[in-house]
Amino acid sequence: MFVVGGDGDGFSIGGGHLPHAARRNPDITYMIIDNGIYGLTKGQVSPTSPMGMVSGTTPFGLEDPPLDPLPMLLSYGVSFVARGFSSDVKQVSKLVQAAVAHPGFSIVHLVSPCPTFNQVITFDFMKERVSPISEDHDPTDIAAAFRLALNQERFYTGVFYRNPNLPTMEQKLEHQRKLTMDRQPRSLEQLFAQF
Ligand SMILES: Cc1ncc(C[n+]2csc(CCOP(=O)(O)OP(=O)(O)O)c2C)c(N)n1
Ligand SMILES: [Mg+2]
Repeated sequence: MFVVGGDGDGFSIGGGHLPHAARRNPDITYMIIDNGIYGLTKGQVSPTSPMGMVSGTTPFGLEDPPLDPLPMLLSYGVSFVARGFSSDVKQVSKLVQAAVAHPGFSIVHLVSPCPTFNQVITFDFMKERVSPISEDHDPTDIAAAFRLALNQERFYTGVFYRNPNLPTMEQKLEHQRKLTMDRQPRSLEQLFAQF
């Protein structure tokens, strides 16, 4: 299954669901398209809007700091975490393919500037900061993934973390189904014996 949503959907409006989806590890790829604004509703600040942003809901500038999606997703235990920048279509397509191939919950955080409502996080602003993760990064190393995610100098893109060995929600459901079936009585005598 492939799910697409915005930064408001993923980190605010539906933000309470995300850590629990991560714990269940369903075989879903979720692309969070982050433009740092509530775009559809015409420009209110979102959880990833930068401080100082002037918007319909913050006419004198936003005073709250933004959430930092990558360290959050890693803390939640999302079993595949990648980040892309919408200008680099080739890289994004590789990240999406890797995410879809991953067994379990995979998130692609896609930074995608909104030219209409966000005049702070623009394509030019992002282009100066984006760096692809170096090829020698080991994506099974969660501490290394956190270090890249917490780096404030560069805005890394690529696969930060993957753990293909966690049981998926589908595997866990099948396990529960088998346990339930094993306990089903096979005869009337077995059924009566349960009471
Ligand atoms: C629970 C709930 N609250 C509010 C809304 C109204 N609403 C629809 S889209 C939206 C903004 C979504 O922003 P984001 O997820 O960042 O997506 P974007 O439009 O920027 O792509 C809001 C507040 C809603 N649909 N559901
Ligand atoms: Mg948005």
